[in-house]
Amino acid sequence: MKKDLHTRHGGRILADALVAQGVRMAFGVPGESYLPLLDGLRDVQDRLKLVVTRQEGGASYMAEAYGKLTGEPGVLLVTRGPGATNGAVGVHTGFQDSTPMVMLIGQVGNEMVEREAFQEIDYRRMFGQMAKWVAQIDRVERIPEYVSHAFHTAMAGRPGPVVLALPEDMLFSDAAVADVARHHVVRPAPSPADVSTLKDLLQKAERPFVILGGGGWTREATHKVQAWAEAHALPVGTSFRCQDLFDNRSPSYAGDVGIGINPKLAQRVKDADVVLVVGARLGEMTTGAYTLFEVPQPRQTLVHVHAGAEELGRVYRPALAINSGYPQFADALPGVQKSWKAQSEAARAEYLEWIAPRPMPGALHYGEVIQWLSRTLPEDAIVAGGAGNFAGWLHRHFQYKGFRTQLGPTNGSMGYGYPAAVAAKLAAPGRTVLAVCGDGDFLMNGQEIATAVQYGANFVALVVNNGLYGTIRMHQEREYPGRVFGTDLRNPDFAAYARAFGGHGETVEKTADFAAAFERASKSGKPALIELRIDPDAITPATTLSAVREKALKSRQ
Ligand SMILES: Cc1ncc(C[n+]2csc(CCOP(=O)(O)OP(=O)(O)O)c2C)c(N)n1
Ligand SMILES: [Mg+2]
Repeated sequence: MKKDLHTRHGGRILADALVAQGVRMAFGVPGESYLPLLDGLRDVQDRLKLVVTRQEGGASYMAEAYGKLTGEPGVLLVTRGPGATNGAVGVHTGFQDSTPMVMLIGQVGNEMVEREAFQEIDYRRMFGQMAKWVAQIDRVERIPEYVSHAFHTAMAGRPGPVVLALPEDMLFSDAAVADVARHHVVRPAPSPADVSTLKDLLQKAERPFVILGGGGWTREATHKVQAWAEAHALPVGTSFRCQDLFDNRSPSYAGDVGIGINPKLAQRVKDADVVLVVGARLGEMTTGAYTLFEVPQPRQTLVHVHAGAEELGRVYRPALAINSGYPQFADALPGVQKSWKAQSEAARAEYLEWIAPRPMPGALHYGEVIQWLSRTLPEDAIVAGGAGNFAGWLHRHFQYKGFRTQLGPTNGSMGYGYPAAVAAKLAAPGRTVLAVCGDGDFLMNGQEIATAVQYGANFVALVVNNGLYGTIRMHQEREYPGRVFGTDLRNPDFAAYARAFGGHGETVEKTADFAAAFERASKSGKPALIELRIDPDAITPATTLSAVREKALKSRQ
């Protein structure tokens, strides 16, 4: 090929394509399978920061959290076979969370493909169910086209992850090809007929309820929905781990419709006559395992608004299905000559009663710690949590005050909180970031303290240590009381672990000691970790492990 100004190797074309799509930060672990891409990224490092992590699982959660936080596709770079398999967890998470992501995987060269060469996997088959689209770029001159397609797909309708495999020979070859401009984000808007039907339904409603959830929101849209709900005194809940879509301090906020839901809130949703669901896909966690609404025809009049047309009627047959982006829907909200003040006041009172911490065994009252953090952290602080019973206190006692202040995996994927917090701090260095981890959960990606130290992501992480895979122990005691197996943990000294990486470490055993430890950790100028030693009997914000066991034993007598 004739060399001219525009001739670049595949790695550089790809790096430029990412920059052209607006990518400012990417996460990954290097591999010999994509050396030209690393070389290309070296040339654009002033525009695109590559964050190199210690395990692709951590990198993939970081890319997912970045996508969730910014609304722009989170970009993940991994090597073939082992890198792709390690990185799969963030792709699954992004899919269930409707988070835009683009995963780039080094691939065996075309000259040896299909021989089961070193680390060879067919990514189309591997990620077929996990991603919105999986493709392989076989021709170097088509990189800009594939990248444009990938970013459009990740952002379209219900956002989600896209995977591109990069054969090594393709990356090493040259082409003279133009960049493609940044992707469009196209969102449908509700029709006037839909809006007027919604207005009629609400006008007749006696016990309406609104549920907000999902990915694809904007700050302005959440503010508009909140102002509308407050103007009509509509009670509003949020779906599982989407509690930051509505200011939890609003008189209209009634709590989260997620796992471990307030039973009074669950009853309120069941008893509602009209339920307006915007953005949530009504998955298992948001529907109380499909019990709040009957499948496929709910008793409530269901109005389902979703940006992905294929989500409408997927589980539930709505009375009114509206295919719309959420900003577009927020702009079209109908005025109603009605207010449901008595309902929202009752819902609010039940919520406030629910979030007050209960007494718990032991000297460290974790619920009070969360309540203290909720009162003390700045309004725009980002709280990243993982999966395990420890997260139950966070969901219940922390009040989210604004858009994108919560990062959590709706697929209940352990190990998410710590790397998500690293990504959040790097993406939003001016904001306070807190990670809330379990002892089991934390060590799934505890190695990413090294990444936090290397890139100066200075935030505080809590590790709630009960010496258990507590969630599983709880289920075990309920199903097979007294027959404990495989759920005990022998833990390291977490504070010393943090210090070994160059971080700051603290151990707290009493409620009264927490505030001072948090102050020291926040001011340490390092990634900081505070281990909270809680009584293993304190298994949820409301019950003890021994009570779970006794109840199970009694029911078997
Ligand atoms: C990646 C992954 N592996 C396993 C599980 C199953 N699981 C759910 S919660 C849990 C235990 C969590 O333990 P810990 O982080 O210590 O929190 P705790 O429940 O003790 O508060 C396990 C093993 C999961 N959800 N995700
Ligand atoms: Mg635990």
